[in-house]
This record gives sequence, structure tokens and C-alpha cells, in this order.
Amino acid sequence: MSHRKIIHIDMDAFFASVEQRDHPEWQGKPIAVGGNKERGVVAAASYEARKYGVHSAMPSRRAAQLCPDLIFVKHRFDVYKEVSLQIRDIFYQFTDLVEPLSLDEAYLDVTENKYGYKSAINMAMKIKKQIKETTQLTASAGVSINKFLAKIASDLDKPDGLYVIMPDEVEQFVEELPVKKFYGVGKATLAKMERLNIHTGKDLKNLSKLELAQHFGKFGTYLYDVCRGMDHRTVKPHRERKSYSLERTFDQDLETRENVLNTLHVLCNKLSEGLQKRSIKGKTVNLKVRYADFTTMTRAKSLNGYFNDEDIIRNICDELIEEFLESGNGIRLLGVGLSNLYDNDSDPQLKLKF
Ligand code: DCP
Ligand code: CA
Ligand code: CA
Repeated sequence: MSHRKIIHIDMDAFFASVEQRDHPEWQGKPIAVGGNKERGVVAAASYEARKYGVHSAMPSRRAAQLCPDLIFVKHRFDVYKEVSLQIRDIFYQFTDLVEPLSLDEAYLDVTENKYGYKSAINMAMKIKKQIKETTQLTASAGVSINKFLAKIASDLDKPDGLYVIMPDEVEQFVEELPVKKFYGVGKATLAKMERLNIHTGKDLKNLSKLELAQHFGKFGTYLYDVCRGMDHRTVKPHRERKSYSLERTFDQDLETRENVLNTLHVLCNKLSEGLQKRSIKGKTVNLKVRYADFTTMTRAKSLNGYFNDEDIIRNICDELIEEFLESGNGIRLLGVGLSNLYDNDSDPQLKLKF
């Protein structure tokens, strides 16, 4: 049986880590973002502060009592937003099936991915590494066969974690899982479960679908599935796409004209395939070239109409690459993309049909 490969990524102590990154004097210290000694609530606590029991949503007066040296820091939403966009860009390099849940986390479906990688674990490591390189921050990853499991997994090895639940481990994992770890089980549900003597996934499994529905309503049907390790919810990408592109970095620099052109044509073919599969068309071809010394150049050319045909993309790329071939420098990265995409929302005809 083939399974989906789902990764859930969540940044560690997100707001607090960003503040410690940008203020070295706070590194290694207990800090809280939000509130002050007198009023407000803690939005995020650094790991050093958590040792004292300080956590998100705690009244900050209480936090100051628990940890007298706690440093209160004002939030900078614009910076968190920026980091959030940076990590999303990284996700989109791997797959288009990215479903952000909040600024600091997202589900990725990497069953099919832009690199054709087979190992989701490997990809999770690559994503974490790239997040670290780009933002100097750590993220934790959960890898498994569905959203329910991936989300639980990302929380089990924090910070800087990678937790994998393999298909053949799912059953035992869920049976042993305390119900408070089930996503969606809040305080009230937990109390009710305790009254019913339900403590683990195994206990849930002993109840019929009907019994679960009687006790928990619609949520009961969800519980019936997830305590069996099943979750059919798909990763739902929601973003307006601005461009679609592919790039490759090479272990050995491309030196000859023939080599560069062949590689470029393979990329054009893959790009066109990807575009056609997703019914995306655009007006502008973008070419990116990085030399061995990391100098990076981009070129673009637009046509009047929308297209995604391989031969059109290839002809434009051939034209754009020419100046780089003449330089004689080794090329370590090539990228091709399409932008100025066809936007359904701006098509009056499509708007009228529904
Ligand atoms: N946040 C908030 N108010 C809350 C919870 C969170 O403002 N009640 C903000 C601050 C967090 C960010 O959202 O940094 C992400 O929330 P998480 O729940 O993912 O918690 P952290 O990233 O802070 O910590 P963890 O390492 O446990 O994920
Ligand atoms: Ca987080
Ligand atoms: Ca989060």
C-alpha cells in the first residue's frame, strides 16, 4: 500500500527566538514577548523562560512571579511576518502543496515533490537546514502519512527536532498516545474523556463509531478515524501564485556550452510539464544563472499572450542564456520560471460563470 508523505514544520519559540536572534544580549536568557511586569499576557516565551513554567497566554504578572529575571520584550510583527514569508518560500521550493496554519507552521505534502526525492525524512532535514541558513532560526519537523500524525510528531522532539512516525509504527503510536495530545482535544473534552475513563488512543478504539458520536458529536467521527491512525484531510494550498519556477544547483559547475544548453532544455521541459499539469499559463519567462563565484544574474522576456508550451519557453530561454554562454564562466545554478500568470479572478468571463 502506498502512503502519502506529509511534513509538518513548526518554528521553535517563534517570536522569542526572533528577538533573541536580533538581540544577542538576550541569547541564553529567559525572555517573554508581550506584556510587562504589571499587565498583559505572554505571547511567546524563550526556552530559558519555560524552565520556570512561563508559557504563551499566561498573564505576564504571573510569569514575572515565576521567573523574577524574566525580560519582557515588545513584539515586532513586521519582522515575524517577514520570517514567515521566508520560510514559506523555502517550502514552495519543495512542493506547491503547502498549507500554512499560522505564521510559524505549515503542512507540506511531499508525496510528489519538485525534486523527485523519495525520502520525506531527507526532505525534512533539507528544509530545516535551509530554514537555519536563511533565518538563523530552528524549526521542528514531524514526518508521517497524514496531517494528524505529522502535526503531533513535530511537537515531540522540540526544539530543533525531527520526529518520524513510519507507516508500520502508526498503529502502536496512536494506541499509546495520551488523548490530550490529540489535536482538537481541549480542556472540556479532556475532562469528559477522563470521566469516561478514556486516557489513550487504545481506549478510544474500544468505542464504536456510534458511541463516539453520542459522546462527542461530530468530533467523535473524527476521533474514530484518527485513533486508527487515519486522517483523509488533504493538504490545502491557499495562496495566490505569482510565479512558477524550478532551479537546480550542480555538484560540478557546467563549463561547456553544450552542457549548459542540454541542462537548460531539461529544465524547460520539466517546467512546461509542471505548468501544464497545473493548468498554469503566464506571459513572462525568467531565467536565473549563478556562477561558481555565487554572482547571480536574472533575465526575463515577455510575450503578449499567455503560454506554457515547451517550445516557446525553450526558444526564449535559448535567447536569454546566450550572453551567459559567452562569458565562459562555470555555472553552478540554473533556474527557469514563468511569471505574470493568468489570473482567473481578473477574467470577467470566468467571474460570471458559476
Ligand atoms: N502566539 C501568541 N499567543 C499565543 C500563542 C502563540 O501570540 N497564545 C504567537 C507567539 C509564538 C507564535 O505565535 O511564538 C507561535 O506559536 P506556537 O504555539 O507555535 O509557540 P512557539 O513557537 O512560541 O513555541 P514552540 O516551540 O512550542 O512551538
Ligand atoms: Ca512554534
Ligand atoms: Ca505554531
